[in-house]
Amino acid sequence: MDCIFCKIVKGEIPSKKAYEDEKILAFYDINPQAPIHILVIPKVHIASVDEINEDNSEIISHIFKTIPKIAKEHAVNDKGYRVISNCGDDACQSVKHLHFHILGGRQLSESMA
Ligand code: DGP
Repeated sequence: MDCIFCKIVKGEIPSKKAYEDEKILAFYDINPQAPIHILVIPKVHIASVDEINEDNSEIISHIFKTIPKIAKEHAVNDKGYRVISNCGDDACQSVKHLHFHILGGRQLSESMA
């Protein structure tokens, strides 16, 4: 499968890691939209939020338990941060491997779109 994020998981494409354990990887976005812009991904290939189900929901729970730890390590927990996952073409999902953006380090726009 020709998936950029699977290649990052395998180390075939370099990334600047922010967090890693046996199930998930977090790395700095190549095109940061905020001073802190980290992507959190499952190591297994899940295409998008739309593919979350009973069989893989444990890893999603793990991601959301880990996001506050990553936010704290990057000192955005006090002032706040945004977690976004674009799903599908209308949402402009450009990489078809589930990822959660953590954005923080400045006042973010009130607009979601
Ligand atoms: P989205 O538009 O929600 O699918 O976001 C995909 C993000 O992935 C986008 O902000 C740029 C980032 N990205 C794409 N390719 C790479 C890469 O090779 N390395 C890193 N670090 N980020 C990437």
